[in-house]
Amino acid sequence: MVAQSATSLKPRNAKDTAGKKASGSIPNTPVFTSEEELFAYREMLLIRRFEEKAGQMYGMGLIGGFCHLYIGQEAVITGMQMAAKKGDSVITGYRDHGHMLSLGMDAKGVMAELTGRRSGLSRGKGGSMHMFSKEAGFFGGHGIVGGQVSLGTGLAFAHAYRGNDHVSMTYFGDGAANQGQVYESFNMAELWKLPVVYVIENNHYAMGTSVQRSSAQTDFSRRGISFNIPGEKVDGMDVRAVRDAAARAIKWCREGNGPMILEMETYRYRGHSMSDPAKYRSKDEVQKMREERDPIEQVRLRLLNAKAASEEDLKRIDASVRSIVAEASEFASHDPEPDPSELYTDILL
Ligand SMILES: Cc1ncc(C[n+]2csc(CCOP(=O)(O)OP(=O)(O)O)c2C)c(N)n1
Ligand SMILES: [Mg+2]
Repeated sequence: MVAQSATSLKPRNAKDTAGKKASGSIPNTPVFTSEEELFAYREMLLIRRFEEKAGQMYGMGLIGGFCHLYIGQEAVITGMQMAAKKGDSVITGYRDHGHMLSLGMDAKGVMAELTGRRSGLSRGKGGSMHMFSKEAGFFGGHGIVGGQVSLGTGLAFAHAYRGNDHVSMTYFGDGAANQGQVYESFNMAELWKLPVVYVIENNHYAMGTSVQRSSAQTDFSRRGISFNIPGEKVDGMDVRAVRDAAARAIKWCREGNGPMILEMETYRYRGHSMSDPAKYRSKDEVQKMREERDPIEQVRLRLLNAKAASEEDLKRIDASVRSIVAEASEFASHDPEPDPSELYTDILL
């Protein structure tokens, strides 16, 4: 029944594959207005400050279980969301705090979930890797590497089946890109012309394994070639390049042309999770990336150089972001834990 309906989705394919872009094309960097620069700056700073605080709270023993920080990768979700619209869906893996904040989910609810409190977005029972918000269009938060790719393809199927013009933004890492179900999903997505942007956040490492040591094809924008899925390699440290590529990919999907892959070249500054011996890369490599490519610093310098903001303006933005994060952490430290009677509610047995 479902398969039959899916086949009938084929007319969404307005153009044939000959009209697609070649894989790997890198367009010129686009320009942001001052308002867009300021917006991106604030959004990315909120994620950075939130993650710094989460790292501190973990160190204080307030956060249990896993906690994967997004520091360094902020431009990816920020640029993507600048091109998305309400009703589009987002799904990702366990490195998910930035995605939730970018979708407008309450910082207090996210932080309270990290500390396992009753006002957490999963009522304190999901933790860092398992939060959801139907209203915000956020479908998790998944701990099984690559599992979200099939689910994200299913979200795209739902959009197509319902006949709306929404797109599924499905995020996964360079390590996840080597999982088998990713390619089963690619096949179905292209076969049924599903509206899904596969965003591969290539931060160059899967835990402690570098892309070079694990991947036969290290150009992830080419991973869809045998399925006729077009791909683009994007400077994922430059929020303008991300927004620009996102706009093209989302348009491609909304117009019924099927899926598209965006490989975001990005970098994580912190360890994979909270305990990471960091023997797989040098301190110099991390330092060089922070100094030369930091996504927030790039915007800060452009704003100052263009005199679109003064140091004081930027300090004020930082102060307002810090106060949101401080309030969230204060709340998450004092909100009560779930009542023991809640142990078996809202969970699958
Ligand atoms: C199916 C499965 N295999 C292995 C793991 C253990 N694991 C957790 S994260 C991870 C690395 C994934 O790396 P990547 O996809 O590059 O994402 P990143 O952590 O860099 O964001 C692995 C192997 C898991 N959670 N699920
Ligand atoms: Mg990775």
